[in-house]
Amino acid sequence: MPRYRYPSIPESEVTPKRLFEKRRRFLRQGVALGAASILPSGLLMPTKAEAWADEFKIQLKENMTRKDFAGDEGITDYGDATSYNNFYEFGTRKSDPEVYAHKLPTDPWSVRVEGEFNLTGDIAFEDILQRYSLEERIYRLRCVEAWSMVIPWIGFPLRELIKHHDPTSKAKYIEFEAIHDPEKLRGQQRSIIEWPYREALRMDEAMHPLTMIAVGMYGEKMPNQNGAPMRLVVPWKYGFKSIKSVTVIRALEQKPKTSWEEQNPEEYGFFANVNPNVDHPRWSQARERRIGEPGRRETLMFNGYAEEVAHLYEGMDLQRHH
Ligand SMILES: Nc1nc2c(c(=O)[nH]1)N[C@H]1C(S)=C(S)[C@@H](COP(=O)(O)O)O[C@H]1N2
Ligand SMILES: [Mo]
Repeated sequence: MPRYRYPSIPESEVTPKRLFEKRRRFLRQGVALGAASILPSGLLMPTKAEAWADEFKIQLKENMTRKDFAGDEGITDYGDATSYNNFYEFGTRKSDPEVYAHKLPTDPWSVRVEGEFNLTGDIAFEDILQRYSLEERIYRLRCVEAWSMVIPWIGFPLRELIKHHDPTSKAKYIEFEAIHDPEKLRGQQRSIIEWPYREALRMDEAMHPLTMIAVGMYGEKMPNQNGAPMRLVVPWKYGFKSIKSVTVIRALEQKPKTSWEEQNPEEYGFFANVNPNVDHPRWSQARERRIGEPGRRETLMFNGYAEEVAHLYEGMDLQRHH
């Protein structure tokens, strides 16, 4: 049986140290338990990604691409990326998602594709994994609260899913809804925002090649606290646009109201493009705290993706359409 390595370049070069050591421990334990057989390639145990691929019966391609869209800034520690989170369905403290997200019911999971698409229906998560080819992309993630991380996501461009479902000529926006299950999600027993969490993009933003649906990170399937089993990632916008645990994808003719915009339009605009020149009403957005680094970094226009996305907003007043 062929065993593929994922990612295809040596992971010691690209994986944060802690994760790499975790993997080595995992390998050693495998040896100690006698569970490993020595494969011709010299690999001892399937990597987590391989185990994950087996679970979902997906083909991980040897040539799966890994692209660094964060200019070599250094990947955030896996431990930080999975313990310092915003996922208000589990509470508003940064530590709540890690503590409570084991209650997220992710299996079975399906996504309802509806509205202005010619092909609508409930799609099982397994089918989504089979249908689109996965790739790895390293993106900056900048929260509106002025902290940031660099995360290696695994996923596929949202545009592939939109094209597959064939939007009608009326489709101008894509709206997303997250899981709604107040019995299991303790945060939904309080009205922090109006549940379920809703987000949306203009069609050209949704179709932009940088916009992705992520199903994993750091070579593993998506941890619950980061939005398992699938979430949106829009790297040039504040993190709140990147909705986690998506259950509905809807094409619309009219611009919908998103949860945060509804809650406070002055503080959380519809576009929410990262912009060091437009301050949040309560703080400056000129700098940011990179998790795991001392001091502060300058925030980059469109989070460093201006070359790719600035044309989408040509002629728009970015102070007003913040
Ligand atoms: N469903 C849902 N998605 C969400 C949130 C949330 O509370 N619920 N928080 C958002 C915010 S404010 C940020 S900064 C990012 C954080 O993603 P991370 O925890 O994976 O870093 O998720 C976004 N997606
Ligand atoms: Mo955020």
